[in-house]
Amino acid sequence: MTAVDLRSDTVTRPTARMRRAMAEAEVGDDVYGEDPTINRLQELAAEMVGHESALFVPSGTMGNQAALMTHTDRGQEILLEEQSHIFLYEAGGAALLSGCQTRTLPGDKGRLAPEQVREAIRDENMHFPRTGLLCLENTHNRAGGTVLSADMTQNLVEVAHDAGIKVHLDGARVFNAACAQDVDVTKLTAPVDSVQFCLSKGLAAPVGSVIAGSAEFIQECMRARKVLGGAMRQAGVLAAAGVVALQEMTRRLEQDHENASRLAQAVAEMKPFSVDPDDVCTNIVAFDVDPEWFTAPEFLHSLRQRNVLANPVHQQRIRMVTHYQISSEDISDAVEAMHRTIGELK
Ligand code: TLP
Repeated sequence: MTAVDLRSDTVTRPTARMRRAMAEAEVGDDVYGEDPTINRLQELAAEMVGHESALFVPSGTMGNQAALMTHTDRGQEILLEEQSHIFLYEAGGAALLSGCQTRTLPGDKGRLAPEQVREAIRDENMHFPRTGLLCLENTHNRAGGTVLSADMTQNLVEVAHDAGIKVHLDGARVFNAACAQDVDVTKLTAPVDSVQFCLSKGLAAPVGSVIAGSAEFIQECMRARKVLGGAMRQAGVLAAAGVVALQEMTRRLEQDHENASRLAQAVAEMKPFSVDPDDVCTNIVAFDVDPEWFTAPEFLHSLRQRNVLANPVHQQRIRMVTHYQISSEDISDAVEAMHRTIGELK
């Protein structure tokens, strides 16, 4: 029996059409700009997110870090939400690679308020670091897949731009955000100066992310990608799956959201757990575990014996992520396994 793997949407495997496109992909040396499949992916991606140019990179982390390197100067300060992926899960890259300090602001379910950002932007004073960049995240992973609306994005961008500060969007799951709000993704991506989004999460491609922005910005990002060792050669075999991901996989994310919502409703009724199902609007279900019952790792260790996999966020919090390889029956199986595991550990 294959496991119900709710650890992440990163575990998705490529579709049959992706594998065919990969096998048949026309390729060339991309460092010379001669891989027709990568060029096609980049053109399609730029158009879809409403920017002039785009660049294929091996991972979301590299996409974010290359953007940070390109936007900032050493010694600057980057404004981020305190639970953001760039701050928490990118191994200190902002300090290591861009020489910047990070300044985190507490968000409401991952969302920053424009006034918070306005207040955090530094005045010119030789004692202060200069504010170099504002980063947003949509959907917000750690907050449980919460979304930023087009209006919120626009308002935050306006505050930053009024102060001459650029905005980068970690849009690893921005197509989930667009789908959940039933808006064209450009409403969420066009207002920012740069966006990174992942092909290898809910869109199910095996490898890769895209950075999009102005032609000049992307030209500079190519340098950053080179420094990071991410300039690839005949990677059209990978980009081919990305093209299929963008053409065929963005609209089906709704199914993942429905599955997540059903899972959240079931979890909300389980005594040891707490989650507000109304907060679950994309493919991530994050919930707290009552310490009187057990810890998240204890529960997940037992759940694994029943072939259901998930990750702890910390000792008393669990994250479950729905995706292309999770069916509605898998959700029913996972819920049943959770009930049994609770019964067993009680
Ligand atoms: N997130 C992964 C882990 O790193 C936590 C996951 O399983 O969710 N931005 C956001 C918002 C992300 O969630 C991730 C990956 C990334 C960037 C980085 O993408 P990759 O893994 O391609 O470097």
